[in-house]
Amino acid sequence: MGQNLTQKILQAHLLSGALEPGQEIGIRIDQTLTQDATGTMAYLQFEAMGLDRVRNELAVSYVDHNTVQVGFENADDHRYLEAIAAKYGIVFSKPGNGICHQLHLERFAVPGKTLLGSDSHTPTCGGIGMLAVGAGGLDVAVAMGGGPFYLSAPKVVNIRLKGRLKPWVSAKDVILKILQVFTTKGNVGGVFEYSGPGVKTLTVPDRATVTNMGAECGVTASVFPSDEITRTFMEAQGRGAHWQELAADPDAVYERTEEINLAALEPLAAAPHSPGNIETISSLEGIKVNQVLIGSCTNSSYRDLKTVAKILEGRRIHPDVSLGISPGSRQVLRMLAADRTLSVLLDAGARLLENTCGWCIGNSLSPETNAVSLRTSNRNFEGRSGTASARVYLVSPETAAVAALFGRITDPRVHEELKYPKVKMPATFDIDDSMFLQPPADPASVQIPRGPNIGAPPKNDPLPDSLAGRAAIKVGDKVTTDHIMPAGPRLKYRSNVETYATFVFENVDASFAQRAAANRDQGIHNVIVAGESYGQGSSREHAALCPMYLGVKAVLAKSIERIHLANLINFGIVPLLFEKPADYDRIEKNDALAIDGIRRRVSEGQATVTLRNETRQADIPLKLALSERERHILLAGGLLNHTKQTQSA
Ligand code: MIC
Ligand code: SF4
Repeated sequence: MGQNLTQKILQAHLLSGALEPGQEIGIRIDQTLTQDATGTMAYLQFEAMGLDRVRNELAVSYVDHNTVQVGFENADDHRYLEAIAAKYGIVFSKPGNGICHQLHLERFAVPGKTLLGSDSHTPTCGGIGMLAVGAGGLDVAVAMGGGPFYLSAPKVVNIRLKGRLKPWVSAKDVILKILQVFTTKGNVGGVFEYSGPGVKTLTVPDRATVTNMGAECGVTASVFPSDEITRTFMEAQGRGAHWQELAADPDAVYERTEEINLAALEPLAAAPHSPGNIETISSLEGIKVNQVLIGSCTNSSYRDLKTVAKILEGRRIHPDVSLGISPGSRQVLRMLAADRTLSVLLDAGARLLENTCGWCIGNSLSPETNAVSLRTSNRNFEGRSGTASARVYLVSPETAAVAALFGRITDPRVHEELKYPKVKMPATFDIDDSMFLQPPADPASVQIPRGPNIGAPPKNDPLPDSLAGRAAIKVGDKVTTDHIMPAGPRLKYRSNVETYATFVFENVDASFAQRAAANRDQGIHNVIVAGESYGQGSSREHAALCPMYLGVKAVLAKSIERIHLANLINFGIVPLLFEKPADYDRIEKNDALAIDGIRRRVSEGQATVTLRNETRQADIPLKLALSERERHILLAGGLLNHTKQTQSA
């Protein structure tokens, strides 16, 4: 029986377990990436592991999220990250170099290798034929130390592309269509693998747009074959020597196959407030637009921004629109400057923003009250833009540019006066790696500066014998890690858990952190009660680490997303799933909850436990689906404790 591409890469990296969907496997990680917002904590944890050097093939530390630098905190983090990179053998990408996923695709991604990154959009590099996975910072720290990364052997879904995209329809519309078909729920444990004759009609940056937003479907990774198009891209990046051809066997077997006819697609949008809320642009015709932002790790390549410039060339944007453009990398920015594309954008009335994440994470460019904001990024969760009342639509660069011209959402295809620009991929990219700092061969003299905002990672106690606590909060479906642990202006506290923890669920229930801390101080265990797809979105482990600090011991949910589930376990919080989803209705906020002998039950590997709701005199069965490794981590009170125990044993 033939293998699919995902199986081939996994097989070549398999350290433990069998490739049977749902089984826990351990794989070798070739490359790692971190970014500053998750990286500082990841490296603090790496330091706590006591190793003297990273042990994987390539580790890169990017600074791209917190470059606004209001106050000293971000700059202190950057200095810390730079020194850590030098000390432990990590390549350091300086602030101003670009967004981690765009840069990694340009300069480091290699077909057939594995990449683990402390950012949920790490699967972007699947566009070049890598198996690229997002994870919490602690898992990435372990991989940097040469340890295996554990995941469920995936169910591989074949997305067969046929046909060719029509004018005004681009890669963003492909992934928005896939989000419509697969939605943002129910895909945990899957990998999307692309195949079919349509693949060769997409450039590597197009493919990367598609793999980037697979994260919004909740799959572990998305992967394209590596073909001649990949080779041409890598050669144009001066990296042709690292190319290899990769494809599924002709008789490969998949869990499911879904066919997408590229020629039948039309411009689409993800409407407020979920990337899965897909509408056609024609059905949104006429909605007045206040802000248009083009960039982010989804759509900020040279091809994307050149296309936008060609649409805007010789025209002025609508007077009521604020148009912001942030290139994905310094390479993109320098190329736009060199061929005067930048002037075209500026002449049209665009605001040029730094080539970083910036507005995408809500740390700048928040729109006005009740604004409609069109963005080429990947997440439009309520409030993520920094303006609670804003309505954010996710669209392609083409649709965004045309909306900026007309001041409203409009189907580009109906405007005969606009010619669809065909942008060719450059024969060579402008290569200047001077903002990547290579670590010195002899790091003995490197001192690690720690600003006053950088605190040690908090410690946790082993799992208690019994759970005796309270439902500290009850939330609904699709609660994202942005809801749990807001970013934007709070981002600067990522390396200071004590302060950052005061903002847990800030925009959902402002008094949560205070209540939870008071419970913790009285020895009452906090429990979070949630609906479906709890922990969607980002990989930020702070969404588990800060609740741990506030004394959260368990999460009861209808379902939990992959990265967040791993993060909960890594920080000693027991994930429990309702056996009967309707039992969610039998718990209310502040109910007294107990699980007798939880420690023993976890230790014995019991698959079901009974929760006693003492307030409502109800017994509720819960599933405890854990591997043996996960059980040991929970018993120890988290992965750091567990690692220390096994090291000293
Ligand atoms: C995001 O897009 O939400 C982020 C910010 O890149 C996060 C990482 C973080 O919270 O630092 C992610 O996607 O993992
Ligand atoms: Fe940065 Fe936005 Fe991409 Fe996250 S989604 S890595 S914040 S550009």
